[in-house]
Amino acid sequence: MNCTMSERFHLNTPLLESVSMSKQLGTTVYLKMENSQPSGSFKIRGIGHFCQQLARQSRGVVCSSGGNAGMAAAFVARKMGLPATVVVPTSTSQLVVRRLQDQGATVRIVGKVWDDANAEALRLAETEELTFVPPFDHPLLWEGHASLIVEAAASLGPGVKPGAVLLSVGGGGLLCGVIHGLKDVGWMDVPIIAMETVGADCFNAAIKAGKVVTLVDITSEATCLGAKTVCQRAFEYSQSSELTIISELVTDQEALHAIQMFLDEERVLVEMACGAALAAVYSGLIPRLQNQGRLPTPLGPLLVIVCGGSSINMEQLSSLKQKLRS
Ligand code: PLV
Repeated sequence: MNCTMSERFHLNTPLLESVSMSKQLGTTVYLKMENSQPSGSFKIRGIGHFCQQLARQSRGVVCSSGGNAGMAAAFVARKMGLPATVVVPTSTSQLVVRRLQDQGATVRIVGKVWDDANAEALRLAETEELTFVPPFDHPLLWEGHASLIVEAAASLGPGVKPGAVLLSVGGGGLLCGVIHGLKDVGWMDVPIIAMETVGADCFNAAIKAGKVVTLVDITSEATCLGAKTVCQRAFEYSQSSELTIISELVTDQEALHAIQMFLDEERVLVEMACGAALAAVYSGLIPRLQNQGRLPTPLGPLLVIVCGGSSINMEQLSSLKQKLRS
């Protein structure tokens, strides 16, 4: 084992002010650039912390993933000198499979959506005595993800508090981690705008149903948001009177438009999962929520979690444009 107890795997990412988004919304917009993490997304925060705590004596790790949790697990395992197996569904792009292999992971492709891959990963953990690394549903992941809010608070400096936090929801791990972080810095009263795409909307569906529900299928191109069931804790938070969580949906077309806008304006390419959050800015959702009285007017600074993602390159972008042309 070639790492020390205190080693951490994630970086302290930049907090950038977006001039163009600020102009569009009439409030300062700050981008927490999690796309610049070594694994390409915020996932490395939680997964790094999880593996430090639970995988030190392990024979190896196995992670079920839409892609980005796997990228984080593969990166962390390589640094810890452990073998990593990542189980992904067929909906995961070839691009990500190759990137996982480049990180040194053994990749298995099982089932149509993440839930199927997860069942296989759990089976492998059992039969091959590997440490199972969950992509979103574990308190250690949330504890790890919380650091991004603590960092953002330090970057903003004392006296600056966001008017709202904007993020994407897949299985709800990022949401739980951000709430953890908001508690840590005393920002529990800051509203959270929780974005999903239509067809990968398990959190929104749970809120509508008043209980955790399982989607029949994932039909969105934002496959990294494609867990059929949101984690119980995320749903519980949505019911809490101490928190304001606004759950909203965008179409795949809006998410795609957002990643193209973000590329043009900020010169950064992110995947559809992240586009879901960015679309809240570019599609006019924020002023709509203000008009409905669900967000205050004027709104304090908006903190956008740019969650990143590895499932994108120019070819993938072109093929998404083809597919989603309506
Ligand atoms: N992706 C998970 C779950 O997929 C994964 O295995 O990688 N933004 C990006 C770029 C992501 O990759 C994910 C999750 C999210 C946002 C949402 O995070 P969550 O799942 O913690 O809500 C099925």
